[in-house]
Amino acid sequence: MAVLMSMLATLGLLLFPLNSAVEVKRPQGVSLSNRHFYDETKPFTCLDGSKTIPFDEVNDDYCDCKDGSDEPGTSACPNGSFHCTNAGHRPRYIPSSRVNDGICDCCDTTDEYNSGASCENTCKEQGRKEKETLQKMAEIAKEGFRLKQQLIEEAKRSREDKQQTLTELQKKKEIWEAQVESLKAVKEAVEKPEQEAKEIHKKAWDEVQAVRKLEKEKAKASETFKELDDNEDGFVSISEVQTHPELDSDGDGVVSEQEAESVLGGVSQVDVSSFQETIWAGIQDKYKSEAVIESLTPPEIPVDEAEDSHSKPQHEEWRKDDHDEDDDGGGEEHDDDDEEDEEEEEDDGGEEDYKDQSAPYFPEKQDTEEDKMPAYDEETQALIDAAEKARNEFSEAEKSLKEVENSIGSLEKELTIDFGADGEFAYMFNQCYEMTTNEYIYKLCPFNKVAQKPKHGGSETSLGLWGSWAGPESNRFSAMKYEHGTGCWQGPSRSTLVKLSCGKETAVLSTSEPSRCEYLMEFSTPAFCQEERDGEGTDHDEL
Ligand code: MAN
Repeated sequence: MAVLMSMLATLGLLLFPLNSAVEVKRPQGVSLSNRHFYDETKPFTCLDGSKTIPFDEVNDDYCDCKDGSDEPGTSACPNGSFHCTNAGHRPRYIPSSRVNDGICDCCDTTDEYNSGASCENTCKEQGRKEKETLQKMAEIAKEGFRLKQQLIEEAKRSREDKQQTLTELQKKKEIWEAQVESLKAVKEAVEKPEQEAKEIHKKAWDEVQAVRKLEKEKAKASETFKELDDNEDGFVSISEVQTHPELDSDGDGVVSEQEAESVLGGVSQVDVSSFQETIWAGIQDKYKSEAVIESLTPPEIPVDEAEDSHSKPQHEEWRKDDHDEDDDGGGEEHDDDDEEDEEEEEDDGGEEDYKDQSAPYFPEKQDTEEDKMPAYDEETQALIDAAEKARNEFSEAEKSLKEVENSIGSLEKELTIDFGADGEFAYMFNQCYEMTTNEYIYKLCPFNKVAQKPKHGGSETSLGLWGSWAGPESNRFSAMKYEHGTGCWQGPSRSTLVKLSCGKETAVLSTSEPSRCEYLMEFSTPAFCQEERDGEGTDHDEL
C-alpha cells in the first residue's frame, strides 16, 4: 500500500497537469511558495529542520517529520496540511486528514486523487461567483464611500452652523439673564406696595369680622338669655338654670341648686348684660338650645305605626327624611348619599347613629356673601394688577432663559460627541433605526440608546445607553458600546455591542443576544465605507 501511495504521489509529481503554461512542477500538496524546499535532486530536510530524509521518502505515506512537512500530499502525518492550488479560484490549505477521505474539499479536486470520489473541478465557477460578489461589494464600497464624502461635508457644515447657533444662544442667554435680573427687581419693587396694601385690606377685614363675631356672640347670648328666662322677668334664676340638665357639672344628670348658682357665678339671678358678659362664655360649649332640642325630638308615633317601622329608630325622620328604603324594601332610587349612609351604618353595626346629644348644637352656618372678604379697593387692585403683570413678565423671561439654557446644554453635549475621524457619523445623531424580529422591535438611536419592545404590546426595555466607540485600536469606529440598560433579572444591566459594516443604506441588519442580556447588532452605514485600496477586489489566484 505504502509503495502504491508512493508511486501515486510520485506520479502526482510527474503527471502534474501540464495544460496550463505556467503550471510549476512540485510534489502533491505543496504550495508554490514552498516548492523550493522540495528539490527532487537533493535529500529533503523537514521544514522544522528536525530531520533529513532521502527525497523519495517525501509523500511515501509514512510520516518522518514531526511537523508533517515530508507528507504534504498524503494523510500520513496527523498535523500535516495539504495545499490545493485551486487554479481559477483561491488556493487554500486543508488538514492532511482530509486527503483522500472521499469528500471533495479542494475545488480543483486534487485532495481526492486516490479515494475514488468523483469530484468535479468547480474552481472556475466558484472563482466567477466570488469575483461577482467582490465586485458587488466593491461597488457598494465605492458608492458608500462617495456618500460618506457627502456626509462628511454635511457634518462639517452642520457643525459650523451649530457652533454659530451656540454663539448666538450664548449672547441671547446673556440678554435674557439681564432681562430676568431687571424684571426681578421690577417685580420686587411692585410686590412690596402690593403686599402692604393687601395687608391693610386684610387687617381692616379682620377687624370687621372680629366686630361681627362679637355682635353675633352677644346676640346668641341674648337669645339664650331669653330662652332661659322662662318667666320673662328679665333675670335668669337658679331654678331656670336647673331646667337645663346638660349644665350639670357633677355628672349625676341633675342640676342642683348649688350647681345652678355656680353657673350664675355665685348669685341667685343675673340680668341680660351680666349674662352676656360673664356667664355665657362659661356655658356656651355645654348649652343646648331649647329650640334645637325641640327640633330634634321625634314626633309622637302611634303604637301600631311604631311597630310597622320595625327596628327603625323613631327619630330617624329628622335626620334622614329622604332615606326611607327600609319602609317598603325598595322602589326608591339610591343616590350617592345613600351609599355613604349605608357605609356609615355598616361601620357602627347597623345601629342608627343618633346625633350626639351631649354636644352643643348650633347648625353650621354656610359662608354667605357677608362672610367673604370684600373686593379690593381700586387702588389696591391696581397695585395687585401691576404686581401680577410684573410677576408674569418675570416668569416669562425666566422661562425663555431656561429654554435658551436647555438649547445651549443640548448643543454643547452634541458638539462634544465623537462622530468619527471626520464627523461622518454625525448624521445619525437624533435618528433611530428599527428592526423587527419574531418577538421584539429593536430600536437603535445612535449616540443615544438601544431599546427592545415586545412586538405584541408591552413597555420598552432599555438595552443600553450610549457608552463609547468599542472597535479595536486600529479600527475604533467599527463598533459601538451601549451600556447600563435595564437590569437583567439576577444578572447585569443590559448592554449592546453594535458592529458596523459598510453599506449604501443606514440600517440595522441583524440583532441577537449571544449571552443573556448582552445584545449584538449589525448595523450598516455608508459612514463606515473605506476608500478602496489598490489591488483590493482583484483576483489572488495562484497558478
Ligand atoms: C426579556 C428580554 C430578553 C432577556 C430576558 C432576560 O425577556 O429582555 O431579551 O433575555 O428578559 O430575563
